[in-house]
Amino acid sequence: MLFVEANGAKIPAIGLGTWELRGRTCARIVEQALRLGYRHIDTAQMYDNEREVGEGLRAAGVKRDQVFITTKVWPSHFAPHDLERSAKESLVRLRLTEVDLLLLHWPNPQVPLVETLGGLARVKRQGLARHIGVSNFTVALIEEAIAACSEPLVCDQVEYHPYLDQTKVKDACARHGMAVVAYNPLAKGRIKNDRALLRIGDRYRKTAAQIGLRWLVQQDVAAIPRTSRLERLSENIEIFDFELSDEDMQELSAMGSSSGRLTDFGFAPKWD
Ligand code: 1BO
Repeated sequence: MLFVEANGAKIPAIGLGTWELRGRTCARIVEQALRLGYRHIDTAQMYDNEREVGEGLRAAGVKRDQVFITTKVWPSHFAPHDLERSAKESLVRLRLTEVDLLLLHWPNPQVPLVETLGGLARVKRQGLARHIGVSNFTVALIEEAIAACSEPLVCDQVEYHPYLDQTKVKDACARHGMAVVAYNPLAKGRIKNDRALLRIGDRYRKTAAQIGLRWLVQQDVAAIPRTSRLERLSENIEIFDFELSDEDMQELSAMGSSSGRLTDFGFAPKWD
């Protein structure tokens, strides 16, 4: 397994996303993923599955220090004391003493960012999170966050796949030593049947999904594909035995535009 290194964090390049996985299915898929070699699991307070992620982790019997666990604080808990309480509640549900990465799930213009980041940095100093970062932050918000935070931010977790150009966010992260972590890396399943990715995949004997994930990892981006199917779990992690050529990387990068976004909400920031 390859790692993406960022401001002191070593993030396994492929993780399991758990958005919309619930109950037994979630616990079972987390356990199976870890048994298959995944070492990075992504959850969030808002996904309502932290308890099951913790169950899957214990059932797999993998040593705690071998697994990178990320969770996220929902924006309604960004007032500093709420943030600390919310982080502690996440740990109780996960039955862990610390997470590897704690993220602000979405920006919240109602609470001054400097206050929220103060709370986030305190949570890190208390040892509840080894690393901290943000999610769904634009370039302007990344710059504001970097200037306001007393602890290093290690990533911006954003939607990223070949249909969505994220050059600006990627460049901003690189300027500050932060990693990009890609959610929806398979574009909600659309990648699977994409003709260009299938054609490239034929040359490497890989599926279109594997080509899409490899394209991310080869840019030093970590990806957290979600699936509830065992065969897809193995498919998504079998991407470390080949390398895309520069031409193929360029062809895939040229497919993206700003209109390729699939996850958007009324509360989202004004995207770059
Ligand atoms: C609303 C959840 C988006 C992905 O984390």
